[in-house]
Amino acid sequence: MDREAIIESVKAQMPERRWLHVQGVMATSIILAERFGADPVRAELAAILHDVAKYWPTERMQRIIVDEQLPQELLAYDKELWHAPVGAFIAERDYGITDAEVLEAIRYHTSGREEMSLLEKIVCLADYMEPGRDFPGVNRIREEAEHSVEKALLAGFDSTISFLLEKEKRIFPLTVAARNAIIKQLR
Ligand code: DGI
Ligand code: FE
Ligand code: FE
Ligand code: FE
Repeated sequence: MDREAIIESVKAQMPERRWLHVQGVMATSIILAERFGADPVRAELAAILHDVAKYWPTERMQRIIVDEQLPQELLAYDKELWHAPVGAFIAERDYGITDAEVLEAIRYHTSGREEMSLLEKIVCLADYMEPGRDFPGVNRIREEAEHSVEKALLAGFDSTISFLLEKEKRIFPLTVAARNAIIKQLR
């Protein structure tokens, strides 16, 4: 499937406001890739597909997690996490994406993980700071992103973790691992 066909298909699976978010993540991923030396074409492709499963019914995501043997521990955590690994699976199966780095950038865009590639960091960060985002701390993330992907991403993970603490929600272990790894890289 070519870029335009993927865009049309993704757009059709979400409400208009979410498509605006995806366009923001596409543009921001390109800017960050150019700023920090990653491939803007691959960054944009991951951005196009990153939220493809975001509006799928829960049961449809759950079936894929079970049937395709994605990490079963996901099922014990917030459903908000599910669309990322499910999206990576769908990008490969239904959109023919074979680039492992693009697939991993989709898979880990929500949770992060230890040892993230530059491309993974960029898509995860673009998701936090695209122009349509407005949450406490987003401007701090944008400021850090002027010079450091790692510092910006740390601010992003901190905002997510604070939010989860506030809501008395469980923190997915990969998010903790991602934050620890970033702090280590910053030392
Ligand atoms: O899909 P988006 O809304 O664009 O953004 P996202 O894929 O980063 O999803 C963020 C949501 O996931 C946000 O509402 C917080 C929620 N979430 C729930 N548990 C966790 C979590 N996010 C992380 N990183 N770690 C968690 O343990
Ligand atoms: Fe997402
Ligand atoms: Fe994210
Ligand atoms: Fe997103």
